[in-house]
Amino acid sequence: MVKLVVVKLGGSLITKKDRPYSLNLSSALGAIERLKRSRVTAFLVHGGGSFGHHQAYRHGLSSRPIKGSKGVPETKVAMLELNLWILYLMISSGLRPFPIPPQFLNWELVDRIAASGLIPVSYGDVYFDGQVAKVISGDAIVEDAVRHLDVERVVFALSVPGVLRDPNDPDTVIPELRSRPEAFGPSGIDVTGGMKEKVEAAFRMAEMGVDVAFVKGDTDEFIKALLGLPFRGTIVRGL
Ligand code: IP8
Repeated sequence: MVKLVVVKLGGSLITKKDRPYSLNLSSALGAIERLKRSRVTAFLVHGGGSFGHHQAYRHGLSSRPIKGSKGVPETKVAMLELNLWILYLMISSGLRPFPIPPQFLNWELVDRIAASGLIPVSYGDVYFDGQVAKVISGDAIVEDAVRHLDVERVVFALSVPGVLRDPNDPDTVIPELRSRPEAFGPSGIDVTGGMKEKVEAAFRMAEMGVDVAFVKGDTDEFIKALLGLPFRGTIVRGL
């Protein structure tokens, strides 16, 4: 198995979350170009931002099973559209992505694709589990990847410089999280739980022995975090 860095490009980083269907071109490209410069062997997952979350929120969809199918096609198409943007930006930056919708994720395939020099790319989406459809967060895919692949570290690329004590003040970055913080700001239109869920997932992954970094994705701190060097941001250390 190939050693992988699992990277989550947060929806708030790659889109303008307050404006439906709007890509944040400069941040998305800033993060993707830095991923390229780091030269790590990656499995990339991206979030939904103002594409998937906008549609899911509009139709009342969440990580709970969906009754009927209202909003399912709209949300899936929104995610396909965002995924295409990310793939185009990766290609134009000289990376070689290989998209895998979460419905068709297969860990052996991800490992082989990464070993071949391509970058497997998946994303949060509406997922049909055989009985019901539900929104699956990119964070859940990242956590599953840690369970099934040979993961060196996980890096969450965010629009803010790490996990913040005060969500409105970027100067309140918590450099290392040793226990779950008690309070988080509201998750807004985020239908999959926002930062609170990410941190919970980080602690579960740390229990599987993997370091989890939270860093601003469109800065060089992202490159340091990808390489396992000291960086400005938040770390949850693997146990
Ligand atoms: O932004 C959510 O993915 P996330 C995907 O990683 C949808 O939580 C469809 C809202």
